[in-house]
Amino acid sequence: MKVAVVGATGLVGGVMFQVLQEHNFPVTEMIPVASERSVGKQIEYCGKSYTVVGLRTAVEMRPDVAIFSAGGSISLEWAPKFAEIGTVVVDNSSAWRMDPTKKLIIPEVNASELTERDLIIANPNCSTIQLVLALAPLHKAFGIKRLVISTYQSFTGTGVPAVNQYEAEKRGEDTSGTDRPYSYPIFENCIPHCDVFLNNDYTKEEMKLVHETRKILGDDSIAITATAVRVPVHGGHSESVNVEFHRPFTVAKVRELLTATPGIVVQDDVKNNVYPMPLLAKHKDEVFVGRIRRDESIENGLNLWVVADNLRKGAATNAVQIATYLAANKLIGPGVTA
Ligand code: 11C
Repeated sequence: MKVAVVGATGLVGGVMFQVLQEHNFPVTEMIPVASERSVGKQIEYCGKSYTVVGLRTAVEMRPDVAIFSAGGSISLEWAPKFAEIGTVVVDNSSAWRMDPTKKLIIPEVNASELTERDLIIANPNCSTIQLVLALAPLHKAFGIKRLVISTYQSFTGTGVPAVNQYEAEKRGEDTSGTDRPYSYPIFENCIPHCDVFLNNDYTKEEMKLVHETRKILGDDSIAITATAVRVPVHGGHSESVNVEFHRPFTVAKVRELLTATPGIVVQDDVKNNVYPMPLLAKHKDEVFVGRIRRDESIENGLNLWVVADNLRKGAATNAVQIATYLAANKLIGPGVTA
């Protein structure tokens, strides 16, 4: 499989190479792709050195699959150019997620929707992936009526500049007046502001949780409200999730369903202080769920705490799992024509 990684020098790009290698993705040729200023740099993959190329060159190299993590505008412009020549694009940006002609895929939930006609496939937002992986089996069993979500999101979700801002502030440097990604210090702070504010005074990140969740679960009737907060944490995103179901449930059944869901690890033993934390989730591919308890303030209410490494299951791992599904089902690879 000829694999292009677009955004090869970014934070997610770096993790993408690690995950492709760890998952033994059948790579015959790696094509690292980045902006003009990184062209010519060397990237190590599986003990071999590859030269970073630009997007035009990458299209000419006709990869079987191109995994994009280079931002929405690059995806909007370039994903169709790859798709035109038959390369299947797995896109990590928000560019195509809500396009009704594109599928929004969490492999454990809805990979079976994919066909050979899907040449641009959207990877959901990191905070949506961990949320919906945990909710999908519960929605099927009890029907979700309403969700209230509060997120505690790692600064790594904003990429290399945010890591640099955090590190500088941790060293005691004053980052005000610099070209920092957050308007306020992130070190020793919580910023209730992820991505840009929209006309309804919610952030784009909060509305991604609303729209993407409904699209993946295929149910626009679910009432959803969210508050997304940036926290000075490296290892992953955490979410407090309050669920109201249409139908009665038992906590034991919720635990049983979550335990049986591929990709989920239940960490829930409060007597021994066992619950998910980003410190434990860092570098892991799974989504961790704990603090499973009834919301005693309403009928059919449940509270959950959901944690995952946002660069792994929230981005690279999910994308590699999509590519793996495509390869296993012969939807990409030599001889496949769209
Ligand atoms: C964050 N979720 O943590 C973002 C990062 O829509 O793909 C990824 C943004 C996106 O801020």
